Amino acid sequence: MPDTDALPKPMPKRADFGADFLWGCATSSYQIEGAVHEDGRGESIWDRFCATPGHIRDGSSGAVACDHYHRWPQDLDLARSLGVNAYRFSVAWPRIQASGRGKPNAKGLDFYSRLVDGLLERGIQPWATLYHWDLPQALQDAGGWAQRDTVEAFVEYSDLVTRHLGDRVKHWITHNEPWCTAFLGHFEGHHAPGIKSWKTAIQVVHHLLLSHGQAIPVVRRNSAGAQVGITLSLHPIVPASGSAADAAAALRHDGSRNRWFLDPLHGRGYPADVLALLGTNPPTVVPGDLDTIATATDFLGVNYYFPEVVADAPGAGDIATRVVERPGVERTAFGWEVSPQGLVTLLQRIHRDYAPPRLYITENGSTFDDVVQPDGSIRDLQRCSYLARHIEACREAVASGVPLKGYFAWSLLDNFEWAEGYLRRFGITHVDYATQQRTLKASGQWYAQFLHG
Ligand code: IFM
Repeated sequence: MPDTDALPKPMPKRADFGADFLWGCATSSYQIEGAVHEDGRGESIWDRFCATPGHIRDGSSGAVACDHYHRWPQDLDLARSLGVNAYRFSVAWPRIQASGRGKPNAKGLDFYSRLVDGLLERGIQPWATLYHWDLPQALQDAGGWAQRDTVEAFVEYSDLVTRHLGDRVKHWITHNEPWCTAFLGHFEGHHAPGIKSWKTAIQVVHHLLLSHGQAIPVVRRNSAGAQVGITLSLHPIVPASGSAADAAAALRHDGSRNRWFLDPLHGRGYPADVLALLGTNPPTVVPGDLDTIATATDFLGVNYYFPEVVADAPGAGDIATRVVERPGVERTAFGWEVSPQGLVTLLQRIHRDYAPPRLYITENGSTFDDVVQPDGSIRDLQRCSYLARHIEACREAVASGVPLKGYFAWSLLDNFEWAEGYLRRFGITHVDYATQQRTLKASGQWYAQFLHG
C-alpha cells in the first residue's frame, strides 16, 4: 500500500461525490492493443509513421504494445478489481474497415463486441471513442483529414460501429483531442501522418469537427438513448508576465488552443480574433458546416494535463506566441507543469463560458520515471499525489457548481506513448513489456483504496 503520509491532506473521499459519479480508466486502441496484423486489421497511419526511423524516440511501434488484443479479459479483471464503474477505450478504424471504406470486417467488430460484453459482465460501463488517431493508411493515401471525403468515410465507419455495438454501448465519444490530430499530426509533424503545414492543420480541424457533427445523428439513430460527445484537450492559459503584450498573447493562444474548438462546437463559429490572424490560411467552410458542427451534444469530455504559460513572440507564426516554462514549479517527467488548481480554473471557465450540459474528465494523468523495486513493487508516490490532488480539484469544481459527472484516469496500463514510444509511462499499472506482466503501482492501489471507500 502507498505511504499515505506522503499524500496531501485532506484526502478526497469517494463519498464526497454523488453516488452516480463515474469513476473510470481510459486507454486507446493503438496504444495498447498490438496484434496489428491479426484478423484482417488494415494498416493505420501510425503503423506507417512508426516505420520511419527517427519518428519514434525509441524506434518502437504499437505492433505489440500491451498485447491487449489477446489479454483483454485479464485487463478487464484488473479494471474491475480497482472498483471502476466505467472504462473508456477506442475502436481501431482499420480493424473495422481495413482500407477505411466499404464492407465491415466481422472479426474486428467481434473483438469490440466481446470487449463490450466483458465490460458489462463485470459491471463496468463501456465508453467508446470512435477516433483516437489510428486512421486507416489508405485514407491518408487519398489525402486523409485534409480531404473533405474523409468526413463522409468517418460517418460511414461510425454507422458501422454504432450499429453493431449501439445496443450495449450508451456513451460515445466521436473524437479524442482534435487539436493533437490537427496540430501535432499536420503542423508540428511529431505525430502521424507527419505533415508540417499550418494551412493543412487548420483545414484538418474543420473536417474533424464537421465529421463529429455529422456523426452525432447517426450514433443517436443506432444507439437508442445514448449520450454522445467529443473530447478536447484543453488548457488554462496564463500570461507569462503582467505586460499588456503577454496578456494579448495569452488571449490569442487561448483562441487557437481552446476557443478554436469550443466556439464552433457551441454555435459561435470560429473565433473572429483568431480568424483575423490567419491571413491567407482560413479554413474552407461550406455553408451549413458550422450548423452541423454545433449539433447539440450530451456532454463535453475534457482531457486535462497542464496549464500553458504564454509570452508574446512577434514573428512566431500566425498566432505570434511562445509557450514558456514557469520557473520553480512542480513538473512531471515529460516537463508538464503539475497544477490541480488549473483544473478547477479550467472547469469553471468552460462551465461559465459554454455551459455544456455535463462535463467528464475523460483523461487526466502523469508520467514519472517509475522504478521497479527489488520486491517488484512500484512506489510511484508522485503519481499518487498527482491523482489525489486532481481528484480533489474535481471535488472543488463540483462544489462550485460545475456539472462534472465523472473522472477517467489516464491510463489503466503503461502503454505506447506515441512519438515517445515506451519511454513514458502513464499507467497506474506497470507493464513489463518483455513478459507482459501487469503490476499495480502504488497509484493503482491508491485509486482502488479511494474507489472502495
Ligand atoms: O497518451 C496520450 C493519449 O493518447 C491522449 N491524451 C494524452 C495522453 C498522454 O500524452
